[in-house]
Amino acid sequence: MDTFYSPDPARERALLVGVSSSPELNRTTVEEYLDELAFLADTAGADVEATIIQERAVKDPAWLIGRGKVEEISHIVKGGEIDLVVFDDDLSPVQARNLEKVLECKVLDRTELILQIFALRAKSAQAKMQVELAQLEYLLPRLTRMWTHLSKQKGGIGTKGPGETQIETDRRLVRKRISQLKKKLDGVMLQHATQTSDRRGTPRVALVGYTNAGKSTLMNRLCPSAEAYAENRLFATLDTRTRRLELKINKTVLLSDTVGFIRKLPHHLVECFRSTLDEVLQADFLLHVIDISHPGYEDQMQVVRRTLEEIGVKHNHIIEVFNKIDAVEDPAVLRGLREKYPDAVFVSAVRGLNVQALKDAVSDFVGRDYRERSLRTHVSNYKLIGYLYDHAEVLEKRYVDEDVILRYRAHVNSLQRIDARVKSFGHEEQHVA
Ligand SMILES: Nc1nc2c(ncn2[C@@H]2O[C@H](COP(=O)(O)OP(=O)(O)OP(=O)(O)O)[C@@H](O)[C@H]2O)c(=O)[nH]1
Ligand SMILES: [Mg+2]
Repeated sequence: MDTFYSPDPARERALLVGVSSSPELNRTTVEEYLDELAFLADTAGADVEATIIQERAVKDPAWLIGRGKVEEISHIVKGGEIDLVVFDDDLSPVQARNLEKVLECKVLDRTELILQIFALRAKSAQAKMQVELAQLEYLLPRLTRMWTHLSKQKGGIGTKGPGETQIETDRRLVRKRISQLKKKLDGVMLQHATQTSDRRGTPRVALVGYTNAGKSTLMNRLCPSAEAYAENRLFATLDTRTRRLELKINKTVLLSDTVGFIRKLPHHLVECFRSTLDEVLQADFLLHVIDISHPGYEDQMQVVRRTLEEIGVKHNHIIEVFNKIDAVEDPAVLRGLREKYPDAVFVSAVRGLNVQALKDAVSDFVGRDYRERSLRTHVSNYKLIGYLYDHAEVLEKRYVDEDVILRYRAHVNSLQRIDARVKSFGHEEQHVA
């Protein structure tokens, strides 16, 4: 196909297809979904030339859409304008094979597109392995289709990616590679567990949220040394990054930036990114970053909540952070939101608005998990006294005869170790109400 008409020959030209099955999924919602699909396609390196919505209550098992619509799409594709057709709905291996045969161009579904972006964006060895695993697991039941699919094309979306070097081999080899990758990733998990046990004691906070909500920008704002990569693209971040965030003396938390979520995040990916998402599970609490300038932000909040549930996160440990307040023009909208979500913190990560309020909210939240203790010991016990000054926040020091009475405060995560240390000096700590 000639590329003469394409403004950038390196980019492919895509046609997007959505299915509206009213009343559950009305046309406006499908249009919103297609906007997001267009953003995904753009991130993957394609320009969207056209979108088509089919209104249809029942999905066709052989084609997903109606035969007439397939003809309409085929006509456009053969008109020479389109390199690939992307469906917002998942295609079964049979549907994908049938469509590819008739349309004679690449056919992808949303899951494949997301996998593709993850493959393009993965930088660390761990992320690369996780993506490869997800791609191979997706590929396995579709191996026959991909064989023909790949032999016809060179380069572009849907062809790159680590999994595909394996396609010319057979299922047995793919399975072998899957088990190799799983073993390697288990090793990474173990290493990770050892590393994080060193950080025991310091409360851990993870930034979570829909992709492009501004998590990495907020991370950079809170911890300027983080230098996290932030961009107006979906899935800019695939690796977790952890930095210390100093709130007050003796109140430090470890803040982690994590991979973003999206509607219909492929199950394979969630499974394969377990070790990255482990940061979210291990966190003492979460900052859920929400882009309130996005028209579908409430839907996005629901998607994030559901995904968190899916990975097993408890609900009462979340602070909602409404980001991009600078991009909301109508002050009445902001006022309404503040009333509706009185516990949320409203910030602009880019402009640095209200960041101190967020730090205070984190500080208060962490403060809930601090406990007070008191200890009476001989003044010569300077080792123990020094230990408490290093590991807890000493609130008060009083002298009685030759003893010193210390009232101190520490996070529950560190208390076990502090209590054990106090006991090892032959003392019993006293709990302060
Ligand atoms: N107007 C405005 N834009 C923002 C704000 N915070 C972030 N952005 C922009 O939103 C885009 C996405 O920001 P990121 O920080 O990469 O978002 P993320 O949540 O880390 O995204 P992923 O890593 O892809 O999941 C970038 O273009 C940022 O400049 C904000 O407060 N206001
Ligand atoms: Mg990010």
